[in-house]
Amino acid sequence: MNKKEFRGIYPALVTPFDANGEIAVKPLQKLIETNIKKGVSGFYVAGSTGESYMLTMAERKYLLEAVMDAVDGRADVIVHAGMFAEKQTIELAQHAEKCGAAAVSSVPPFYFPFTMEEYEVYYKEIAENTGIPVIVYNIPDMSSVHFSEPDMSELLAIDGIGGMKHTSYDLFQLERLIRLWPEKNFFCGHDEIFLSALSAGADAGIGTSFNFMAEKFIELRRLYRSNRIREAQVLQAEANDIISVLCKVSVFKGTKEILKLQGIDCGECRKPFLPLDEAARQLVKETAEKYHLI
Ligand code: MN9
Repeated sequence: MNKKEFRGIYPALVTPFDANGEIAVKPLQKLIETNIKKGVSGFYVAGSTGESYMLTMAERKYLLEAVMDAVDGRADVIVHAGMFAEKQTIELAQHAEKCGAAAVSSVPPFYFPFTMEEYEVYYKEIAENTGIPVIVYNIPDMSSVHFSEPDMSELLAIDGIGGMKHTSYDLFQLERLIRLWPEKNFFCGHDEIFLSALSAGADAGIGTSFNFMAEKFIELRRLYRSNRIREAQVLQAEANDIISVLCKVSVFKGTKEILKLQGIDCGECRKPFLPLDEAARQLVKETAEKYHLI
């Protein structure tokens, strides 16, 4: 298995839509270009932030191809291939490998309560059918799939599983798993606890807010690695002032609003999401101004 190590900051790309609700490639290219200039390590495509479950199979493939084109080998591309049917997940994972993605990832199958054995077979079969590392996407609040530490350990033990994206506030579990699996890749999936995740042993993050403030997190990680913890805390606190507002108005919609203010119009989130109301837009704008994001 490819033992590639992933380190640093990976924006969980928003999926830009045009006025008709179709995937818009121009803002996507601009978003990628801006972030590569800032020094991100790579991108996470079609995750929660990318509204993956609101995209068709054809759109998922089209989106990745557009991303690969824009990135042009300058950064890692990790693709979320999770789908409702395993057959479709594998199809997307194989497409990702063919396109040159560095890794593929998946939320566990949800809606139906599956057994641990069923989750294991799911991840094993993705790994067996692709030659790139598979990253388990642990997101209990959204998937309603709660893996215990031993459960997660069983998944990490599968050949071909390259690590996990931990979108959970359970730092104890994260620290234990990193200790048990030092050769695997662990991504912090909640931007607001990035510094805490670094101190739990993680060295990479995949996040929504990295779309518009990757530079803050790149600097935070640099400060942490130079033992300048107090300064890193100041940056995390500043980022969290912004993230708190986003959580209040809706993280993905708020992120697209800030990107628009930064000159990268990614449109609205797809229905059933509805546009932000005027008061929310105003709050996002004031916050973006206050923290010099625009
Ligand atoms: O990709 C994101 N998680 C989700 C990671 O979208 C569920 C995070 O960046 C969060 O949006 C962020 C706010 O909770 O940490």
